[in-house]
Amino acid sequence: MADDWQEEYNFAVEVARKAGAVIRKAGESEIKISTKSSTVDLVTQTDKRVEKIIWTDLQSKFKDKNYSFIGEESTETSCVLTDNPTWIIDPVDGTTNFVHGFPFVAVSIAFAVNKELEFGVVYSCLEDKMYKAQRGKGAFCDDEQLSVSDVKDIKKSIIISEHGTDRSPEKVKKIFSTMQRILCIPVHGLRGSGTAATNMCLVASGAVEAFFEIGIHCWDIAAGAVIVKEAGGMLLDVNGKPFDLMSRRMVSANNNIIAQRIIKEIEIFDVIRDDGQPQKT
Ligand code: LIP
Repeated sequence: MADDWQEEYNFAVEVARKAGAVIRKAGESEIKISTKSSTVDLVTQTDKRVEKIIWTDLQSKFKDKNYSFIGEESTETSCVLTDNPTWIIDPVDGTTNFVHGFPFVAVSIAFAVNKELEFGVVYSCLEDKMYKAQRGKGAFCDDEQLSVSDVKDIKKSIIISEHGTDRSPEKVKKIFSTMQRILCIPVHGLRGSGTAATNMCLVASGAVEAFFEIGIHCWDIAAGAVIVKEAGGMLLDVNGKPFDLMSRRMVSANNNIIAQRIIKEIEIFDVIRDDGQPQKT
């Protein structure tokens, strides 16, 4: 029988909960802020410490396996997703929220085999909500099964997006002109939790109809992608083509009607893919 990765999944839930407890306990001293791609792309000692804890636990538990690892804080420039079973980790999704005490911070752990996502775990640690899904087995928040919204009328939707960390005027202009067009459809509202992983769990739980963003990374969305799909939702590239985990852009939605309507309004701008390859046009 093909491996169902049950042991890896169960342990991922355990490690996510442990990492979330570390984040909650991290004191002021740990929130020593550094920056990465821009002055507002923050990273703290907690991000690095939590990723090390996760990776150490995974390596120790599965020491006889040769699993690969993609982690936000251990990726310098680009990362390649191979066919090898691969952990895809964001130790603290919502770092800016964490620094400011804004209450949405998630540990995101996904597992891909042959470039297919097998399971995803998103622990919203300040809310103490464990979102999780295994391919073909449904999506859950703690013990409650999740299902996306059944709304088909965009004018009765809430849409989530984020403005990311790029503050170049031309990109900010495109981001906000897209948001303005969507808001003025009109939709019921635009929201953003500050963490892609949590935003995708809000789509999966039916609280909002769609989340899109250009500029996220594979580690932000890998786990959420499984959770959205297993809750009955769907994912596409922002140009309407198939979802591409490494492209750094995506639309996740409750159904194709909402997804296509959002895609019509998105003003696409260039981002360098996580794997450094040219974008697929
Ligand atoms: C965050 C993403 C969010 C994006 C932020 C940031 P991080 O991830 O989850 O969608 O808008 O700019 O990248 O950096 O907090 O792990």
